[in-house]
Amino acid sequence: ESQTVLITGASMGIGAAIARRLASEGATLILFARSGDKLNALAEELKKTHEGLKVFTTAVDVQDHAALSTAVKNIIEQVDHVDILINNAGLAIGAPNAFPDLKIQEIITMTGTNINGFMFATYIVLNEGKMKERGKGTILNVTSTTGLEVPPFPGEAVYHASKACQEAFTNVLRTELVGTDIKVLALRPGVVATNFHEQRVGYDKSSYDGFMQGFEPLVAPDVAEAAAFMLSQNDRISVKALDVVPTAQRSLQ
Ligand code: NJP
Repeated sequence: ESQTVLITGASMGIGAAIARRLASEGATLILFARSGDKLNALAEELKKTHEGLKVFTTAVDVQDHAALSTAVKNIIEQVDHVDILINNAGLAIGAPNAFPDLKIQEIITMTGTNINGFMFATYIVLNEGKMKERGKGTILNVTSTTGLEVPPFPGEAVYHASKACQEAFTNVLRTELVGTDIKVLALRPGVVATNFHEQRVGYDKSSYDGFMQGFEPLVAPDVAEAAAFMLSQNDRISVKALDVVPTAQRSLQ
């Protein structure tokens, strides 16, 4: 039976790679991000490659809970419910700037997306997406190794804190949903070569290279493969958390 999967942050990077991977399994896809043009281009690509695939796209900022809720309600009229949430939208802005050099708006956008938006998407899928009512489904949170006790990367105080918050939220939500068939999972990538790094305000090549420590990063399809593994388990098995890191990422050894 085809699964209906809602992916936040699906316009590029890890979210788009997960969309491509799940499209190959015939999932019905609901793709959200702020860039509607990129989402539509991805939807066209997927529909061309996979005949009969159902893909819904909405340009929405996860910080805007009212818009997120309306978007889900509209699509639910056509798909009935959401089976899987890939809670992936996220960003780091300002690195490698030290905390006091961040702009207040950068702090608001990072926490608004990585904390508020992350919780809004979960809440709205559990309620409007009927996951709570049906008592079954999967919430797969794309968190980060940086949410754990890894050596901190300077300039990432807000980002690390937001990812630690995602980890705490994931663990508590899982305990709240004991007794249902809803799995709550954390997928924690190490460094992945996506737009994530290049988009940072204050980004410069030498600090990026220093951050990368000269190793080969993962690519987004590596993380998508790990997500597919977590989602392919039967109802009895929860791969609660999975760290997927470049073998040579020294900061994680
Ligand atoms: O980053 P990128 P990744 N509302 O920049 C969207 C985590 N992670 O794929 O809105 C809605 O290529 C944005 O789309 P748009 C990371 O923390 C990564 O690497 O159109 N959507 C785009 O689709 C994040 O949680 C690394 O600009 C919003 C997507 O999010 C996840 O992986 C390491 C949005 C970001 O695509 C995906 O990041 C790690 C908003 N407010 C964890 N803001 C890594 N790359 O090394 C952004 O440990 N998006």
